[in-house]
Amino acid sequence: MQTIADVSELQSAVRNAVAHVTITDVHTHLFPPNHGNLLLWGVDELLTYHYLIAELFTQAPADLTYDKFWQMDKSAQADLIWQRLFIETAPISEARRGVLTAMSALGLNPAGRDLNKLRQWFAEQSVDTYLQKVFELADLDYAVMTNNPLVQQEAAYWQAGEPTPAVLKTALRIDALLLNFTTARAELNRQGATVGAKLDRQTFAALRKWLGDWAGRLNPVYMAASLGPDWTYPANDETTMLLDEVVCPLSAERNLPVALMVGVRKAMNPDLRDAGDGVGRSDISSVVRLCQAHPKTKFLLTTLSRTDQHELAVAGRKFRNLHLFGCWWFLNNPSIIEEMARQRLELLGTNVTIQHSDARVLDQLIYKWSHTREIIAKVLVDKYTDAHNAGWRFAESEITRDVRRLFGGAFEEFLAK
Ligand code: FIX
Ligand code: ZN
Repeated sequence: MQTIADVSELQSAVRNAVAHVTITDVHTHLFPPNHGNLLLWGVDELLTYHYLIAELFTQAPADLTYDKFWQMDKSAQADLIWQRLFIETAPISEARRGVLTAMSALGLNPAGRDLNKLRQWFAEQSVDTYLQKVFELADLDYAVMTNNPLVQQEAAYWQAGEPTPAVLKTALRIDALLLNFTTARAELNRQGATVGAKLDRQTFAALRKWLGDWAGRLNPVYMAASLGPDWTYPANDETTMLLDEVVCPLSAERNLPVALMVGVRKAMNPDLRDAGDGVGRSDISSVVRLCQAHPKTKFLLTTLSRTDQHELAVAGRKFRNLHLFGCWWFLNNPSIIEEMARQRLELLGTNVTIQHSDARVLDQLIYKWSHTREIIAKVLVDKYTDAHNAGWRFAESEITRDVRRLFGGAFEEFLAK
């Protein structure tokens, strides 16, 4: 096998591999175009992304009350955010820079500062064609959605059995079940699950059937839930009972992994709605105990606090049924992506899914991935150079192989094992 002897040639090969790898986006909030207004796309949706709404209120004048903002239509909200966060103050936060990157990648001219001109271009796009264009620009093979069967509007689309583009795969989202069983009961029974008030053998069986039916309908890549920073396992609570008696048994039976995203402090500021969630430290020992208790369940894990990451990466070394993914949400910033990537490569090698986008707006795939490629290329150049200087020599095909592992290959291996 021909290997690369020259270190600068090696470094170019690494940059090239990252620039050209086709990526699997393992967690997003996208929807199929035929799910109506659930799929968000275009410049007004980009500007009213909840990250930017939070940033708007960090600097809005007192007379911009939350109610006043929420009563505005989407276009007026976008105008205000454009004016405040782009024209009047530097668009240098990650979420703001992302809008600029996406516009430029689409061949538009954000520096023209003409929001209406940008809107005009989007008005000429057809969503089905635009979806494919965005996936090509971002160079993704597919993105995993977030599909919540307990949201009636969502459930109705899936029950209608409309086709879904191959670039979108499903995930069965179960927070509502795990965290608010009592509230979920009404919808569960409306859907014919006949679930009692008590979490007993009969209810567990009914819930396993309901969840199994949805798994059959959606054919999800995994089941998923986000949990708070106060989540502990095991605990004397419904979440533990539902994990132990419903979710993990179904997972093992169907070889259907469970993705847990831990550490979101919901509604830290309820007035901000989706933008009001915050972060708290997670209990990684609970992740460890969960992996120990359910060795036949494969867990995909990401946590929201920067302070958890080293402990989580060490846990990732201990359990073959644990796979780490992404720099989630408040971690999806260049400074932290770089730090986490270095830490994970040093502890896990290529046995990690280095990033996911969490895109809520279709166009975000463009910027979230181009920003990530830049950072990961920089980190990998260092890591391959270190190994080269330690005496190893790499073939270009091996570099391509390894880079793909980090951007979806290891994820798919984990799903298949
Ligand atoms: O729970 C989740 O899937 C979170 O990613 C979202 O709730 C969150 O609003 C988000 O989109 C973060 O990027
Ligand atoms: Zn998410």
